[in-house]
Amino acid sequence: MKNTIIAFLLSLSSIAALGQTAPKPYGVLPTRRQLHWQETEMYGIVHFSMATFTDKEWGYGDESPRIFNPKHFSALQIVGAAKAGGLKGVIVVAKHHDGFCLWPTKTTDHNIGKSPFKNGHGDVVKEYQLACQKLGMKLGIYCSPWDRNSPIYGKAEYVTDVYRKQLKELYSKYGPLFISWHDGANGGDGYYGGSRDVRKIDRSSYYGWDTTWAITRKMQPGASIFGDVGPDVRWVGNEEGHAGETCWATYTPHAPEKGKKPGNGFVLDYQGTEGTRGGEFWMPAECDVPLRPGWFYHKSQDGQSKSADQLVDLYYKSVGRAACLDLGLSPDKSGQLSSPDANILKQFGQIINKTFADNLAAGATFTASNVRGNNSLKYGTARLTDNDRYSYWATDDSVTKAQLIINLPAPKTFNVIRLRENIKLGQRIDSIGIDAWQNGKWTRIAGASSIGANRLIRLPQAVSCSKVRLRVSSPVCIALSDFGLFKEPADLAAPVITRDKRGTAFRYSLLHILDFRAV
Ligand code: FUL
Repeated sequence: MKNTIIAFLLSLSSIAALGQTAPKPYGVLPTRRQLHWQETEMYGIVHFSMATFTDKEWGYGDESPRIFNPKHFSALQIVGAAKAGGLKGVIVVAKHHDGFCLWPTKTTDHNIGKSPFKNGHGDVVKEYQLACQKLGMKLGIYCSPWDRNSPIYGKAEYVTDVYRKQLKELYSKYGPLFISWHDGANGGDGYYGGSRDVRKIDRSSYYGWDTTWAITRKMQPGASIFGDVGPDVRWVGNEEGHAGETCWATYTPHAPEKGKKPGNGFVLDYQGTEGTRGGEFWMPAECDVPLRPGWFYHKSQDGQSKSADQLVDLYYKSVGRAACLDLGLSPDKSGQLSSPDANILKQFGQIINKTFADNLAAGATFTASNVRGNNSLKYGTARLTDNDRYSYWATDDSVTKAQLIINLPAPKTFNVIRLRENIKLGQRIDSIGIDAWQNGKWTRIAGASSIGANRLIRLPQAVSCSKVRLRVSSPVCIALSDFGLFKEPADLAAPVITRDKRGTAFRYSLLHILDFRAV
């Protein structure tokens, strides 16, 4: 009898212990810097430089610094408008392909110090930094590797003595950055100090990204590195602002086509749009898209900015698919965002705020088919509505299919469903299904495969009910951190349904990313 009691107590304590043990992580995991980036959700990339004054998208590199002379430049206005739009940071294009540097660099005379702006004493990057500090926004930097002004572009010395030095200046003078943004930069025609020729480089080897990124890691350990193929954040494969309907944070870049070297400008079945289920790297997607038709301001494009409703649509197709939205902002020649653009941002921010202000599931009673170790305190369903991305409802190790019934205190009407996994434990869930209790039976209203950091399902029409069911299927036990039901403000235009295009461009080498994930 005594033995039976001891065995019983032991089994109780082991069940309790089980309930205390967190689920084992699944697959590759995000780093701290990637979590920080993911939480940012939306940021802007500000193109305001020489090309603003020459009305071009890509300056040739022969522009005189005297052309750069905004009369009313205001980083506060630009960053403030971004903040009103709900963006949480800005990436400053500190140097675009034309090579003009917006900070007083020692690496070239082709910089703001030679312009009339503030009598040659201006530093636009510094002004953004101060504005970001003041407004509680994050700062990132884009310094184009391709430089159509530099006489030595194409030689090894450009990378060692110009480009990397420029990055070092930017990494050391403007405080902590949340992202270092790099693009493909394949070279081509340009001024190149007067030779006006065509300089082709082999992008798989020329920039020596591994050495460059080691500098980023050392000087800006909190910054995620964005590139077409990571290493921290991958390009989604289009500049239209949307991720795939299914979009995994994990990714295995595809091998080059047979007979083609990686990095020479060809793609090979580029899968950035959707990622790879169970991929080799944690490398979530960034969706970059300009607010206006071009990245730089052109008067001829006034009136063609995306509307607030269009931005909302892109929000659901990027942030709502566990990617981040990187919205191109284009101040005009005065040095500020035009008021129509600033207004659109404001309206967009208001719609998103209004939509997510009230989680209709917050007051509901959740009944789970399983709670890990019966430990409701630690792994119970109360974690689903506490607004903490990393607290979670979990199931026992053996339970990989589970369901939740959400009993709403009164009938509610919603058209947005939010789900989040605790991604510190990896991307676990394979798929979910959602049903609404209507006319005495369950009716399926939505389904999705990838969930990850944030999944927003925008229903084609609002649903009214008092009971919702979530069905989850995963290869390992479940670790879901959020369940929300929301109602968009009524005056929004109907969502635009478009087909996802698979990205087909590929701007630089796969080879470089591979060793960088571990750093
Ligand atoms: C591209 C550049 O070529 C465009 O001009 C723009 O800066 C965009 C954000 O990235 O690679």
